Amino acid sequence: MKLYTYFRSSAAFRIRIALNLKGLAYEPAFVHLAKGEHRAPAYGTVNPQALLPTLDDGGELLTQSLAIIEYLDETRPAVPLLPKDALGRARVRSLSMLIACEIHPVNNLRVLQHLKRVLGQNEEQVNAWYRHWIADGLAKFEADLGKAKAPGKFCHGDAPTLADCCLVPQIFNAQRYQCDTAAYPATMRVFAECMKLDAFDRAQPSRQPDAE
Ligand SMILES: N[C@@H](CCC(=O)N[C@@H](CS)C(=O)NCC(=O)O)C(=O)O
Repeated sequence: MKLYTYFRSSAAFRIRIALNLKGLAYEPAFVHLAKGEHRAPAYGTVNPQALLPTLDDGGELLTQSLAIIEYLDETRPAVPLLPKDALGRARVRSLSMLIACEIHPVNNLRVLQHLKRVLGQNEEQVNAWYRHWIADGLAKFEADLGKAKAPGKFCHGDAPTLADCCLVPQIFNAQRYQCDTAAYPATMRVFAECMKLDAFDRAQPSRQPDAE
């Protein structure tokens, strides 16, 4: 498999974690987001959405991180990332979507660039925007974790799931923007548990060959 990735892409980070958890080897193909390489025509033929990640599985090009992880889970079911029961799957998907569909999109690169370049916001204002949406989303994540009937070590139970693949990159982003995470003790406990695992550690931005 080939993964189109960038060290700071949190959506690609989700896939790196999932591949590592499942013990699947992959070849990285680096696309420099900050230089806009994802908008180049060459990458457009790989991913018409002009987003990272893309996973090439034997010539099949897969896009959207949640869809990719679910595909991996269906085609390589060893080390499952979704629970066996429908209620469990709904909960894991809900926590995953809180991050991937509610928090991440408003703080994406092109949104921040639009705030800066088109709407004329300065760096301080853009950072305030970023921190606002992190705080809003993580407070909701914390509240949702708190309502678990049987809290485990990870987001759902005692083994990592899709939700942990989404949470950890989001916390890295929060820390990069110096967001205060002290108000989310349950969330940060799960984060710390994840980071004890080599699969998460090896996937983090600073461990990537393209890290700057
Ligand atoms: N919903 C997409 C989000 C993908 C995404 O936004 N990726 C970011 C990097 S983390 C990106 O390519 N951003 C480019 C841009 O905003 O121009 C997914 O889960 O794969």
